[in-house]
Amino acid sequence: MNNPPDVIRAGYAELIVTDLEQARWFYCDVLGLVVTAEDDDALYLRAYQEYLHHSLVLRQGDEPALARLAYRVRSPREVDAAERYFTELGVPTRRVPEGTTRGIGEAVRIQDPLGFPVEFFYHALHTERLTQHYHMHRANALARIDHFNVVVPDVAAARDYYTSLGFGVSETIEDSDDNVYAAWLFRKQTVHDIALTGGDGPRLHHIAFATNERSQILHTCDMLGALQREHHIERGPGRHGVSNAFYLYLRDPDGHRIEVYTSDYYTGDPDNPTIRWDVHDNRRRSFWGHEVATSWYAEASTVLDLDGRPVPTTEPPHRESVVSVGADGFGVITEDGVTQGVKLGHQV
Ligand code: 4SX
Ligand code: FE2
Repeated sequence: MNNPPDVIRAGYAELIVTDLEQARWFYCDVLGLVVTAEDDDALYLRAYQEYLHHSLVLRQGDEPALARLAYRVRSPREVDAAERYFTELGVPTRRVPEGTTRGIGEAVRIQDPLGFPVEFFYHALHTERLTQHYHMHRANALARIDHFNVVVPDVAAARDYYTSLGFGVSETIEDSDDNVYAAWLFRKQTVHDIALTGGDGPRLHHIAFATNERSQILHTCDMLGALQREHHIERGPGRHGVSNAFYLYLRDPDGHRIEVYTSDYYTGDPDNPTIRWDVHDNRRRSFWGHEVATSWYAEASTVLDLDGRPVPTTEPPHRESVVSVGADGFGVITEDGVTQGVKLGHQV
């Protein structure tokens, strides 16, 4: 078997949005991403510390969807390695010439074994890094892309796929029967580049951007309140149990979920221990015990195959939203609208 490509980190994502001007309002005016370039049908955006051409592409389309997740690899040779590896693995694999995505060099695109459209690239146009252009920063300035989170019906199988690509597992949510409900995996030296959430999949759960300070996250909330656009806030702000990060989840005008994230921890040593959370530990998803919004478990974005067709989804065998306990000690209302009758600390 050929070696897998040497992935450095989550690089960029391309989302299909139905109204580019609404999307510009959300991503540029509210979140403060910077426009590197634009075409008639697309915006290429980056955060203040980023010097590559973009970390997010928004492309106009008829239905909201994820068009692509892209990982940056260590060298151009690793793009070739990706082509060899995924061809041998037997998944749809295409080499695309420079400029197929504006600003990105020659790349390899696959539909991965989990069903997601994934690209591996090295070359990208460099732009100005705006780290110290403080006069341009908004009070909620996003620093850089941090991670992708995807919904998959079989988290254990998806975790095994990503570990076979050389990703480390930083944290998991499990039960005493070894069911895995969620997993966090990394190449860069933080908690994750990709998280796996159990549910109907393949779907995109969210894309996360890092800020330097949590005050920036609070400012985003204040701004949305002031603009009477508070309905874009879905979950948080709060402190994650998993990852220890301070977080906020927003929904964009098409329903795509964006997380703003700060202050996770270093994972770069070779023996970095995996933290395993019990699915009944009420602090796992909110360290302060707040209940997770039902929509956060249930809703996610459709993903497209390499020809732009929606990928059908499969149901998971177990749902975390059904077995978990709300912060108040009452059951969480499940996707079926049924309240599970459980007491705090008791297993269902
Ligand atoms: O909800 S969790 O606290 O498990 C969580 C969700 C932790 C880190 C993340 O990035 C995330 O999206
Ligand atoms: Fe996240």
